[in-house]
Formats: sequence, structure tokens, C-alpha cells
Amino acid sequence: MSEAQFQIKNKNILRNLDPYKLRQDFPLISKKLEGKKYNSNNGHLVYLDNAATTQKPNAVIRALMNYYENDNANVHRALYELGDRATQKYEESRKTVAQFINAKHAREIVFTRGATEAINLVASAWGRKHLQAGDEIILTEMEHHSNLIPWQLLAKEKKLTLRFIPFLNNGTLNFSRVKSLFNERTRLVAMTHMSNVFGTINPVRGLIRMAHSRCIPVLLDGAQSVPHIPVDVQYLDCDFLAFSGHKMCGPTGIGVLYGKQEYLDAMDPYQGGGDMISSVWLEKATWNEIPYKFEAGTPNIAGAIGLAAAIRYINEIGMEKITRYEQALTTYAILEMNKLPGIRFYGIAPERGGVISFSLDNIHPHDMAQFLDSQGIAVRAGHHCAQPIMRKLEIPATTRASLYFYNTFEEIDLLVAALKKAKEFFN
Ligand code: 7TS
Repeated sequence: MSEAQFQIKNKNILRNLDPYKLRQDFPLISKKLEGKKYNSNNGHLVYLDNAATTQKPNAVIRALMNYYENDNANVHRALYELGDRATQKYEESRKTVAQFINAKHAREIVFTRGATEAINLVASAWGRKHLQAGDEIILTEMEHHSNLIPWQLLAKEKKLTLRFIPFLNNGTLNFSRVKSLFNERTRLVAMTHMSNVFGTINPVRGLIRMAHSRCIPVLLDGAQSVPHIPVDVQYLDCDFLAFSGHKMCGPTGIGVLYGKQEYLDAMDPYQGGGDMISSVWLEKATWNEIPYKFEAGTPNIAGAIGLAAAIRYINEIGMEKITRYEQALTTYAILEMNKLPGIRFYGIAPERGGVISFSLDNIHPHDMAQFLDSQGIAVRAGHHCAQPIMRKLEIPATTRASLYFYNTFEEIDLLVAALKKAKEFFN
């Protein structure tokens, strides 16, 4: 796309989503901050670390406060009105999540602490029960540690083999190698939908079809995709999907495991405790139905309610508009950053989200992040919990700017101006 074409497209995009209006809903990024470093940003923090966690809109903050002020009681046990109300709100939140990802049933939604716990749940409750020595799991080389370590632990315990779909230099998966990874011992494919380092959106639907043609289930790590692109579990036909509330305007400490009913039904519990049982004797117990079988103990009731508020907020804007806006913003960012001599991008997939990993000259990413902080810009630097990617690229770290719908084109200009200053400062 030429720059002129881009500008025209851009105007149409901005007509559909006004980031300046939406920013007003987010106290942390709309308030004026004291400090010289915010001067050139009109007194605001430029928050570009959305792949780590997103800011929270008033609607979510209010939902949390409202729950504690008016509805707080434990769920699934109280025989009084307040307890009923808390239970109802908690279960309504489950329905909101189910609708958001188009799950067939609300009972296919298990609330967890986040994507990490959701993946550990599958490794523990599905993997321990169904996998045996010699079985194989296919992952990719671009997994976040959250979708790698649980399988390494299981592989060690059960003597499994892990196989990896390699990635190419441009940050896309090398599909010519995929077929050869499948064999008669393959039992699961677990892969990221969108890379938190490269921003690549993986073509998971084709891979799911390929796995299903061999009767192999697929777990998708949707931690980076669900907040940014429409994800329809029935369309994708994934068997499990894990994601976190805090990366999509929701509170921390709440996340989701979606699992097809037939899989969840056939799994053992993950943790033992209250609420996950049906009947208990001193020596034995029977399990509650799904999803409660997997929600031992008092859950994060406020978190679930806050997540539902975040989903309603996102739905009001419209996920398709969010995706389109973020794509335009990402294209603009890459075009502008690319004008800087010495810039290097890690991940240049055509299908991508707003996660931009880069380096500039020989400036160490940690120095760069600190310099950007001195300019009032928050980015992440490091291995992004994906050390195998760094090892393969033979780099210690990258600097990463990650965008959300409340980021503006002006903020990209501020980032680029700060990068120019960094070049002068370090060289
Ligand atoms: N999977 C992916 C692809 C992720 O990006 C992350 C978090 C997780 C799983 C784990 O999510 P959690 O909410 O359970 O911690 N990624 C990042 C990141 O890129 N920077 O900080 C956290």
C-alpha cells in the first residue's frame, strides 16, 4: 500500500472509531500527569505495552466497585437473596463470555486466573489422564512460556515427546514442515493464535482441520488474539481456547478456558476443594458437572463480573472496528518507524496484529525502553517470556511496542520522534 492510499483508507477508519473519545473512558491514560517527561505528550502517558496488559475503562472499574458495594456474597451456596444475586451475576458473566467467543454452551466456559492457568488446567486434567509414554504433542517455536512449560512438565512426568513447528525469518510458521511432524503417536496440537513477539496471526483454522482429519484435538492460546480480533470457537472448531481478561480491558486474576463439552466431560478435575464435588465421603468423592468440576474453591467472582463488563464495553465499540483500526495504526507505525535508518523489525508477517518488536542501531532494548520511559512512553523490552524465539534469532531481547484501540496516530508520531532522539542520545 502506498502512503497516499494509506492516508485515504485511514480517514475512513477514523470515521468508524474515535480513539480520542474512547480514551476518555480510561482514567489512567486520559488524566494529566505531573513530570517533565510527559511535557511533549501533552501531559499524558503514552502507553504502548498492551500485549502485557491493557488499561481499564470506567465501565470495568465501576462494575468491580458496584459488585463489592451492592452484590458481594459467595456463589453457588447461599440461601439468601444477596447470595442468589452474586451467583446470578457470576453465571451471567459466564454467558457473556460464551457469547463473545460463540461457544455453544455457557458450561463450556471455565473461569481461571488467566491464560496460563487455563493451559495448565488442560495439561494437568486432560494430559495426565489421556497421555502415555511415547505420545507426542505438537507445539510451535513461537510459544509464550505459558504454552511451553506446562507441556515440558507433562512431557517429563509422562515421557512424552514435544515436536515444534519452526518459524521462518519473517516470523511466520514454516508450513512445509508441518505434515512431517504428525505421526500415529501425535495426541495434541497446542499453539498460539497470535504471537506476543512477532504479532503474527497464525492461520490456525487450516491447522485445526489438518489435526482433526487425524482425530487430534487442538488447543489455541488466544491470550493475544481474543482481545484484538473476532474469535469464533465454532468457526475455528478449536477444542480448547485459553485467554486472559486483563489483556482485554478486564481485571487481572481472571481468565478463561473454553473447552468443547465432550472434552471437559472426559477430563479429571484440576484442583480439589469446595464447589467442584457432587458427593463426598471420607475416602472418596464424586465430581460436580462442568464447568464447576474445574472451579475448586471460591472463584474470582468480582473478576468474572469485571471481565463481562469489559466484553460489553468491547462489544459496544465492535470487535471488527477494533481490528480494522488497529491494523491501520500498526501499518502506520511500521511505515513511520521504517523511515529510521538502523531500524530492524522482528516479525513482518502479512497477517498480523499490533505487536511490533524491533531494535534500533546497536542500542540495547533495555536501554531503549528506559530512554522511552524518560520521554513518557511505556514499552516492554526483554525476551517477552519467549526465550526460545530469542535464542533462534540470536538476540538477547527486543523492544516491543504493542497497541490497542485507544492508541492514536499522534502517539505513534511521539514514539517515532522519541526513537529519533534515542539515536542521537546513544550514538
Ligand atoms: N500466551 C501469550 C501468547 C501471551 O502473550 C501471554 C502473556 C500469556 C500466554 C500468559 O498470559 P497470562 O495473563 O496468563 O500471564 N504475555 C505477556 C507479554 O507478552 N508481556 O507480558 C505478558
